[in-house]
Amino acid sequence: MTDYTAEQIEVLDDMEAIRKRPGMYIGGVGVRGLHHLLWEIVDNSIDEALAGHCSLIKVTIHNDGSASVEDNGRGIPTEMHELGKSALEIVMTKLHAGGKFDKKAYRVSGGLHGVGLSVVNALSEWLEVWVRRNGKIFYQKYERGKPVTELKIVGETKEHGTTIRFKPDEEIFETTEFNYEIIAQRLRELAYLNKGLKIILIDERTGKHDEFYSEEGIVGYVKHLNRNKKALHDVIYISKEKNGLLIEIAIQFTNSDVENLLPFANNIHTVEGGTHVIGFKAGLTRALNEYGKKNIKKFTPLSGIDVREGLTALVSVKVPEPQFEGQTKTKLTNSEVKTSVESVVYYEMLFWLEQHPNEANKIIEKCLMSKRAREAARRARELIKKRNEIGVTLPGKLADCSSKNPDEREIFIVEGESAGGSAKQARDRRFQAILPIRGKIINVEKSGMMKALKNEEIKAIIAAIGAGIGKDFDITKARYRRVIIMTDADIDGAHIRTLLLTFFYRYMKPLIENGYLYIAQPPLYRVKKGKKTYYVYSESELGNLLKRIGNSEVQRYKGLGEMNPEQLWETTMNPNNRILNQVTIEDAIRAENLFKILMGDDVEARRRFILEHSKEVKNLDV
Ligand code: 0RA
Repeated sequence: MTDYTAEQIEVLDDMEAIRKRPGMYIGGVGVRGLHHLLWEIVDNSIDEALAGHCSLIKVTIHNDGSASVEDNGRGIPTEMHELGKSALEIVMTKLHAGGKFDKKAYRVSGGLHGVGLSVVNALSEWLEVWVRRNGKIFYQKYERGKPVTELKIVGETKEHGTTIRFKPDEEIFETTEFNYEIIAQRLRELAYLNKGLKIILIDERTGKHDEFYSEEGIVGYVKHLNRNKKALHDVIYISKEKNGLLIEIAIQFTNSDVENLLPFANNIHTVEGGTHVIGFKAGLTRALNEYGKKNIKKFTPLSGIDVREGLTALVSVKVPEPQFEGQTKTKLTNSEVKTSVESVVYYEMLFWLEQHPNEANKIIEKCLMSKRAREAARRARELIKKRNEIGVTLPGKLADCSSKNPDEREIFIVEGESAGGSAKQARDRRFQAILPIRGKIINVEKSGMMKALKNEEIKAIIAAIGAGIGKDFDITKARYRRVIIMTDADIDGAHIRTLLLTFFYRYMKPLIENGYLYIAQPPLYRVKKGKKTYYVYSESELGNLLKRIGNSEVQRYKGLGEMNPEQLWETTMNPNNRILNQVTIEDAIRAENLFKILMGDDVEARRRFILEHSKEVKNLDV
């Protein structure tokens, strides 16, 4: 090992180049980059599965911080190659050498991940590889990319396959701790995308393990995604080869109002979409319009948005030479893919519809309903716009303020008639308006804009604020500078607050973006000590106060209604004393998520949420 040949110098160059600029090859040296090492190997095993040579992949996270991937594929070739080196050593030590030995049709490796096993090797403190091939077990070990043993035969076997075990280099990575959930999530996805492939995951650190396998492939995935929704028909499955492209699609319409479209290219989740997505949407819309025109009475043309409301679909394409672009390199840009996918989806979908007229009717009916709801929402928006232009009749329940200066006007939206009454007496009528609403305000998530706009409480809020709604919302027309939600500090109050926040987030977002929306914070306790009265706004504050002043009379406020108007003014409404929490978009998004859990179709998530939060509901905060 004294004289280097030209070849050896080059090999050293590759390994050193990778170690010098790891980010260039794996995107970064954080958690994502770390797991990238694992995906690199798994993708190679998946390629073996795609080529029909592998049915089992086993991933193990070991106690010593290393990970291993074992498969029953063909095994990395071990034959001697140029200059007395084995093919295996070249694959392990030269950039982009994998493809040299095998023209694979739809390689995943070489796609998004696809930087090659040599990158994993270069960035590992050590790496061991076992190859079962031609009746023998071959073994070699490397350290930071360089072989430290010969390729040797260590046993005999009838099996075939590859095992690679590696320890990420702490000199390179910010963190070298593998995350079970990240790995499980991706392996589950891969099992669905590659039907019949069994993937085992074992975590020796915790004893946790999972087995992923799907007989039905992407059809099973769509069923899984729709498990809590009401489906209109059995999953439609399309599988076709066209112009050298493998196209596999699973489609199911549901009566929910969300679109869930999951696109993959060469097993990579193309979050940013691309030509396969554009082709799919175009083909689907065209097929439904074609079928509707021919077979449905009183049919009117559907837009893509109408068609896809309530649709769950998984679109998986395998492209020989995929091109990815975008922020996270997850947008497929091969232009030939669009036309192929569009024509396959159009013909296959039309054919399916013609074979299933009952289901087809249900689907078209759903699309027409989505269309009617969309048009009605637009008309409602226009109506509100027109009303605003003419000058609205303010809701009867509103006690408006007298000031004409929009910068000082504020409105309290108060839950319940009695609290509303107190607030009307308590307020400074010059600049404070009160709008009482009843407890049961509508669930905007489930009912959509149409029904929401028929709800009396919602109508009153829109009219009082006077700035329109949705696309036509105009913040400069807002009749108040502060919109303050004032609800009880209990679970019902929190619930109504969540409903209101969701409504404002969905239909008056600029109100939040411009900092117009607030939440009033009424006190939780009144503490009396002799002649002195304290108002306390949180549990921790109560603890501190009682420590300070000792034994005293503590009254818990269950609702705004328990306060007399003077107390309400002093504690919650008087600008000099009150606590107002300005609502941020993050608050609103959190409310919306909470909302989906509380109201949505996902029964399991709701059950989990209630179990997890049942201890803290006493004092649920936004
Ligand atoms: C190069 C060529 C062939 C297979 C592989 C690499 C291969 C790599 C990995 C990594 C993990 N498991 C793997 N399995 C196979 C083709 C081999 C042939 O043509 O016999």
